[in-house]
Amino acid sequence: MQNEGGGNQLWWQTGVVYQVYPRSFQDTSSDGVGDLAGILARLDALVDLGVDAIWVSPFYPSPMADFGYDVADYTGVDPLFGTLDDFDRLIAGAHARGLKLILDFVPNHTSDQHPWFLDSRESRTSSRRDWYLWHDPAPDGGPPNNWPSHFGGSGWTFDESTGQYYFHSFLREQPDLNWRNPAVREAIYAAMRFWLERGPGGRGVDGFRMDVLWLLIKDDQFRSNPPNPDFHGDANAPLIWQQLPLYTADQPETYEIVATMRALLDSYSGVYPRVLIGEIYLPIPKLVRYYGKPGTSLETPKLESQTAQLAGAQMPFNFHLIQTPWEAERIADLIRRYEAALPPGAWPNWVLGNHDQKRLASRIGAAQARVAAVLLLTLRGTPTLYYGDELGMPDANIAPGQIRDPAEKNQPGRGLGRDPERSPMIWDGSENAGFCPAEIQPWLPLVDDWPELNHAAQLKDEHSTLAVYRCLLALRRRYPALHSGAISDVAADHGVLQYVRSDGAARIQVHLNLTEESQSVRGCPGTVLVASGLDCTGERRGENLWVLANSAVVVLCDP
Ligand code: ISL
Repeated sequence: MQNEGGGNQLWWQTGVVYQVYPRSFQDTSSDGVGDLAGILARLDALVDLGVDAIWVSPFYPSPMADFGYDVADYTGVDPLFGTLDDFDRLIAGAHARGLKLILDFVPNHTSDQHPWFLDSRESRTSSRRDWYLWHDPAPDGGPPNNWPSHFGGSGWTFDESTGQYYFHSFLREQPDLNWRNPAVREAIYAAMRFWLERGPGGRGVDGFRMDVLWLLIKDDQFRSNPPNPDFHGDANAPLIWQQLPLYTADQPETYEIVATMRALLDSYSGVYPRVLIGEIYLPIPKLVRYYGKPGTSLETPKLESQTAQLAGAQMPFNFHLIQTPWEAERIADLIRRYEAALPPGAWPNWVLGNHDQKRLASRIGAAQARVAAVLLLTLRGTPTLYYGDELGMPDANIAPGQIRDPAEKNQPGRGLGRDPERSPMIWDGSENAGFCPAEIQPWLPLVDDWPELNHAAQLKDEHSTLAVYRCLLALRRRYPALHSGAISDVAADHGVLQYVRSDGAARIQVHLNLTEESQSVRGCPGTVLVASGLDCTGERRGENLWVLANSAVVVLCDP
């Protein structure tokens, strides 16, 4: 198995990323929606938790058809979230606390209210007509081909006044940009530069999480996608399930764009290294291509010890823990396949949840969600946490009248809604859990168990899920074997997943019991860092031979 022990890693390699969904983190303006000042107000809690960087989902001016993933101005702040001054205070506050700030950037599409699109749809001869994907109707007047929208139905919308269709991978309010047009590329790169230079002293943001990076380019001949041979559902099922995305996703031209984005970030990395993260839902062999080719656009060769050779995204998001059945054998196999697929110099990363996925605690249950925390925070590679997962927050129950997500509204009853995982952060035991004032209605309902699960309550309980996260984050920071060491001996036995992390002579053994029964394991003699029962309250000696049901043991082996 290929691995990468040794020192000299950069912050985004040794650190832990925490995703903030700004609508749901902290409201300070008393409108039931979170804002930038709210994130600033809670930074100390994140420092206390022990994370290193925050990734903030979009807060740009937007009609909010897709809650900010429909951007109407790439270089501003929506009044709902505050002002550019609030942003400057947030970035200064983060940097003053040693936290990095990563922006969510949405290069694939804009809002239909973006001035670029308003200009583009004005007439067939508009100077920006070619900034989006326009096409004549098929001979029968219907859409040009079968390309789907991820949010249901055809991805083509007819524009009456100019007599052509435009393509949108998501909502009709989110027209896709034409990334084959050099003017589009330059406009997006200019917006990236704006944020890389923004803030006090011009230090700027520490990186970008690029939305749907694998969808940027579509087939230039507009060929229809072939049917998906593995689809056996009914004809009313979402179109996107019925096709193979041969001509709408993962086109080879995308790699060159990713390399250009990376080169742009590298050109700002002289003093403060920046990171390019890509949201990419692809099988592992295709995913790892987004790390890029060796060295083609490298501008700062001395900065990075390991990723210097690769010129693509430093972190193509690895979502496979979300998509793999929660069984020790399956996860051991996933870890081995992912590690083996990484090109030389690539740094791994792992994700357990985000604002588009059912909550971890609801997917695998509250007890296993704690075991999953041990997994995420002891694996080799950068972990990304989703806000609220450190509390074991489950999905919220959303009554029919409370549905906000267009993905649900467009395809009702299929369980595709993302509101449940976007419910407000639960900070304390006061009305509305400290998210917004008592007399204000939060934009989405709170999770049912907020009186017990809230942050303040868990801070007082040394056996809480929050305590497990704080302990693991502290261990990860303290032991180089965990934050930058190698991984080996990945195995599964009777539902127990095991591996060893090592740095030089230091070896840390991890045993995760993914079952409901206690299991005996062969452990190294050493110091127990996390004892069975997920007891993280102090180190003790021992050779743990039992891992309780729904539990884990982490041992620092004797030399
Ligand atoms: O089709 C999917 C996975 O194969 C979806 O998960 C989809 O690709 C994903 O939801 C894309 O997400 C991103 O872009 C969307 C936005 O609604 C999401 O919130 C964002 O994370 C459009 O910008």
